[in-house]
Amino acid sequence: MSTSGRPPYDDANIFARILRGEIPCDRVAEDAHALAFHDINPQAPVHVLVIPKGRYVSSADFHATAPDAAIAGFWRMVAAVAKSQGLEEAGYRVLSNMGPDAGQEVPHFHVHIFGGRRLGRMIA
Ligand code: IU
Repeated sequence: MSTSGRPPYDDANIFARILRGEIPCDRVAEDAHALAFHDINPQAPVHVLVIPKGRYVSSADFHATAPDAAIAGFWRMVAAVAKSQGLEEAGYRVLSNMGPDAGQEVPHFHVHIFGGRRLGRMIA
């Protein structure tokens, strides 16, 4: 934790670099609040990541500190992406890994959207 009580944010993490345009991504949607792109190692026929455009390490960090408009915009994009990927009727899964026990690999808050097939039961 930093002195502010928030976990320190690593500006060199891969999603920060994608947001700065230093590394390309296979973009699905983008607006003022968030960016959605196809996961580089898909675990389902549809596997999209949605990330906020801010310096947030985890879900807790994002939801505790982001402006309300950013939080609303982020979740609107999650729903819009699921719809644009054709997942609304059959359904889909939204998942976020937070911290080491959950195996979070990239320390920039993100949610996974999985769909396009019948998903297995959750999890551990
Ligand atoms: P996790 O929730 O932090 O474990 O997920 C990170 C995801 O980011 C994982 O599914 C990777 O395949 C994905 N990813 C990516 O899409 N592009 C990259 O350059 C890297 C990871 I590194």
